[in-house]
Amino acid sequence: MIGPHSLIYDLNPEQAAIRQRAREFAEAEIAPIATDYDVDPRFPHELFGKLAEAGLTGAPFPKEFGGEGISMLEYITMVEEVARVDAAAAVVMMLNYTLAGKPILYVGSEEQQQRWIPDLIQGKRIGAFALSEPVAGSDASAMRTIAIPDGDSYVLSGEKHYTTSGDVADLFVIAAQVPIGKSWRFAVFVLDDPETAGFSRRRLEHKLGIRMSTMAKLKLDQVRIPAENMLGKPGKGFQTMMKTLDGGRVGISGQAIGIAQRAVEEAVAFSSARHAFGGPIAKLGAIQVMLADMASQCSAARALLYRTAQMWDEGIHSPLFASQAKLFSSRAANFCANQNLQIHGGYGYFGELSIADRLFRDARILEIYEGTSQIQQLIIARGLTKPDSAVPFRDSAAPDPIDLPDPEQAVADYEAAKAAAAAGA
Ligand code: COS
Repeated sequence: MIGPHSLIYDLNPEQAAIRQRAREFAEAEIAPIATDYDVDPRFPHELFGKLAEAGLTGAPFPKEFGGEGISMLEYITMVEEVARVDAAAAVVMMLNYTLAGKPILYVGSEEQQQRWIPDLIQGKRIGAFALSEPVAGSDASAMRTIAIPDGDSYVLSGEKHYTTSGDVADLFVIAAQVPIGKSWRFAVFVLDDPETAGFSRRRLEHKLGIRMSTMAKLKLDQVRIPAENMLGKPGKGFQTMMKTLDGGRVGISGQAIGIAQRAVEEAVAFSSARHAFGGPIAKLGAIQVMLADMASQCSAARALLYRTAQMWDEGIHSPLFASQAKLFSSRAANFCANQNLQIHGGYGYFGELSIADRLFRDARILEIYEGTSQIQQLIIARGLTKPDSAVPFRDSAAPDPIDLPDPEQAVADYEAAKAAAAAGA
């Protein structure tokens, strides 16, 4: 059964059953393969299929599309249980919902939702979210990928970086700048055919942690995407991407709690079994202080996250709290993973002797992806100074990006190049 940590929040029997279902799946299907995928990193296609079959990929999607419509709180407990066994598997599980599915649910038309959401739920498609670029990570609005309108299509050119599952995905939610009069404005597109001319990708190697979750660099060289694949209105894309990231950060916090929880469990088990100075090291004051601090950090992070998830379920989608949950839980996970490795000593430093090194490596990404800890602090600080900080979704366009050519000139250049190519053909 689930340990005493479940007491930190009063889950009702249905919620507890959802959590238990994820735990049983993770123990049966993920635990046996986790080390293999860490040592030999690759996307777990078979596991992805099993996650979808068991309903873990699609559970939070609305019932009308074939999901189970579970709450954010329930979903978080699922993420936590999967991450407790393997943090990378939690990313594999989450991506179709939190980053690929959510923008379609937020602003996609009914037709678009019917076209893509059932496939994401059933695992018929692997989703990806392409926002970051080599020159635009934390400063997302500095993005340089452009989309020039051409008849009933847009033609996209640019590069995307650190796209999770980008090497294997077949549905990409892609942000690009579209020319609107004299300005560039954010728009969001769905590329649902990776064989489209001009699209290429390269898997990024030598990843420090969460190795079962692969990442890629994408190149878009005049990639033609039908205008009907645009999500929402041109000019509103920045809000869509930011709102998606807010929810994604709640999911990542669940992943962090899974790592923290596992680190506490591993530390307690090891220190109870390891004898030194005449008894188990868990009886030594120095180790007890570490265990107590780890457990307290984990519980505090879990309590903040569960309340944040519950607010989500109440319709309060606040970046202020999503970012606090991510900041705090990411730090708690790194603290717990680091202390666990220290308690394991030499046994922690070698992957063949314990999973302490994997937890330590996996935790590190938490303070980097879906917004660094410094970006979370920026969002929190900005939110604190706004009276309406719990109501984040303002209806405005992102600021003009830097380093892009004049939009009208870019369209004229595109038309001229097209005419020249046609004349030469
Ligand atoms: N939800 C909805 N809309 C939002 C929003 C949110 N969470 N955050 C910002 N916006 C909107 C606002 O409406 C704002 O409009 P106003 O002009 O009316 O103020 C507009 O977007 C621009 O917002 P802001 O001025 O805050 O943009 P900045 O460029 O200063 O900063 C940050 C935005 C830094 C918060 C953003 O770029 C960010 O989150 N960066 C990290 C990106 C990230 O997580 N990358 C990893 C992705 S994983 S591929």
